[in-house]
This record gives sequence, structure tokens and C-alpha cells, in this order.
Amino acid sequence: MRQAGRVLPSYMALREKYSFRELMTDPSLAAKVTMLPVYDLEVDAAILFSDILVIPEALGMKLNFTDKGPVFENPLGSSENRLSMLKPDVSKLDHIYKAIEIIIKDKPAGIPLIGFCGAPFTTLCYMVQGNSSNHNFPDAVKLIYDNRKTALKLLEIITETSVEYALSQVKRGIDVFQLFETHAGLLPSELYFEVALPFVKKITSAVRGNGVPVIFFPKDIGSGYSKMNFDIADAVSVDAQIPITEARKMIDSRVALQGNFDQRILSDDNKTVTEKELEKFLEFGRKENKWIFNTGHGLMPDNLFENVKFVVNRIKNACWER
Ligand code: 1CP
Repeated sequence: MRQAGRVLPSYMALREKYSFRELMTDPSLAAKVTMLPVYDLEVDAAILFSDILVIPEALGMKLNFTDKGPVFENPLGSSENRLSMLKPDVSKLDHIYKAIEIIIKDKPAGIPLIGFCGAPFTTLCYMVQGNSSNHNFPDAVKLIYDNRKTALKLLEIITETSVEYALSQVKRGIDVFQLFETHAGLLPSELYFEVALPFVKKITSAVRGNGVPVIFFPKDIGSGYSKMNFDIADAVSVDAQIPITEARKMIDSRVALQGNFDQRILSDDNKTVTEKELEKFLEFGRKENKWIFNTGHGLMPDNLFENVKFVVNRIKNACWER
């Protein structure tokens, strides 16, 4: 998941030489970074090295990746006419397709490649607010309440480009697609289902219609997990707030789960806590095989490489007694 690279000494060494944007936009470098967690952590799948904010860039917005995170030069929130600011140019995504082609050619057999993009509401949050210094994204939420028509139009534009982007990834051979709705928890769940979910479904059904399974990550959706059925996605990635056993009871039994070890545990020398926490997952996984072990959210820069490696090892070498 997001920022997995930042716990890897090999990624940090590359970052001494190249900026994040250089790593992301050079297809050979992006392909190389994509495979680092597979070789260094021995995880079972690779996720494309890119970012959800490539869609706003393809829609014509200027973006800088700074030490404080991504910052847009002209956020839509402050503009009189939000829609006319967008000048789509999808050729800006071409380098990503080249990276996928290299990864598919070079990756070891049996390691699936996960493609991804941001879900439209989460993407809109960054486009309207312009930066992530306030994780409540107040301007984006205000737009949903005060100017629904513009919000829906923006969501539609983001969705259209995202569908094209997702299907182009499918065409290049990704094995799985993950849709990141990192900020689902910002809206009351009924409003989320009314305004944002129809756009999610447009993307997931286009990808699934082309034979590629989809993982949906509606972070902090809370009671909304009970609405996650097989119409939406093949698998749901679950945040660390909800016990995995509860998530299993709430979510359609046809839907696989992914998650949800709390990655914050991995920032210190916490072997005892880690072991205790892992025991819960081992018990769960002995009964449930529609499940992908993962963290509840992306790894953080202060997570320790040794700890992450320990967890991967423990999960891969456990006796599952199925
Ligand atoms: O080296 C660096 O400093 C760059 C840090 C970084 C990285 C490694 C950013 C900036 N993006 C990424 C890669 C990335 N982003 C991946 C590829 C896989 C990986 O490297 O592990 C993926 C899947 C993402 C997705 C992403 N970007 C999300 C959704 C996923 C999630 O974890 O919920 C979001 C919200 C973003 C925006 C973004 N890009 C970068 C940062 C630091 C952020 C988050 C900003 C914030 O809201 O705090």
C-alpha cells in the first residue's frame, strides 16, 4: 500500500538520487520500485508504483509533491468556475502504461500485479482542497453540501477519466485492481452511499466486466461495511478500526476481505504486541480463506523495516491448519 517504499532501505537509497516524481514518471524506475517490496519484504503481490493524484494531473491540474505531501498550485475550491479550469490530456498517463508493460515482462511468475486509482470522492477531496494539511477536507465536504450540481459534475469528470485509466491498465495486463476511497469516512454514510458510491460502481463494474477482480477500500466507512456487497467489488479492504471478525459478519459472504493489521504497531520495538495481534489473525485465517492478510492502512515512514519483514515472514510461514 501507499508509502510501502518508505520503509525500504533500497527505496530510500533511490530517493537520495531521484525525486518521487522522477521515480514515478520514468517507466523503468517505476517498474523497478514496484518490485522492491516483492524482493526485499517477500510480499506475495506487487502494487504499481504511482499515485492516485495522477488523475487530477491528467485533467490539467498542476501538482507538486513536497516534503509535506502533495500540493496543487490552483485548487478548484478557490475558483469561481471550477469546471472550466480542467483541460484533460490523458496522454499524461502514458508513462504509467509503459511501466506496467515492463513490470509484466520482468516480474517473477506467480506474483500478481495490482493496478489502482483513487475513488472519485477521495480524488475530488484533494482537487478541491489542494493539499492534505487538513484531513477533514472542509472545502470538499462543503462543496458536496452547498453545490451538489457542481460536485456531481466533477465526480462524473473524474470517473470518466478513471474508467479509461483503469481499463488501459487492464489492457496492459494487471491481475487485480484496487480502488482507494481513503476519505470515505468524511461523509455521513447515507450521504456517501447516495453521492459517492454510484461513481465507485461505474469504475468497479467496468474493470470487473473485463475479467479483472476488484478490491475496494472504503476507509473508515464504519457501519457502512454492512452495505459492501458483491455488486460493488470482489474484495473489500478493511481499516484497522473494526475487528476483522466483525467485518466478516457485516460484509456479504461472497466478498473476500483484505486487512487489517494496525501498521502503527510497527513503528517501535513491539515484538510482544505484534505477536499478540498476529495471533488474532492466525485464528481468523484458520477459519476463513476468503481473506488477504494486509495492514489496515498504508505503511508509514516510521514503520521499521525489520518489523514489517517479521510480520510478512510470520504470516507466510504460519501453519494454517485449513
Ligand atoms: O517518497 C515520497 O516521499 C513519496 C511518498 C509517496 C509514495 C511512496 C506518495 C505521495 N505516494 C506514494 C505512492 C503511492 N500512493 C502508491 C504506490 C504503492 C506504494 O508505494 O506503496 C499508492 C497505492 C498510493 C495511493 C495514495 N496516494 C492514496 C490512497 C491510499 C491510501 O493509503 O489510503 C492517497 C490518499 C495518496 C495521496 C498521497 N500521495 C503521496 C502522499 C504522501 C499522499 C497522502 C497525502 C495525505 O493525504 O496525507
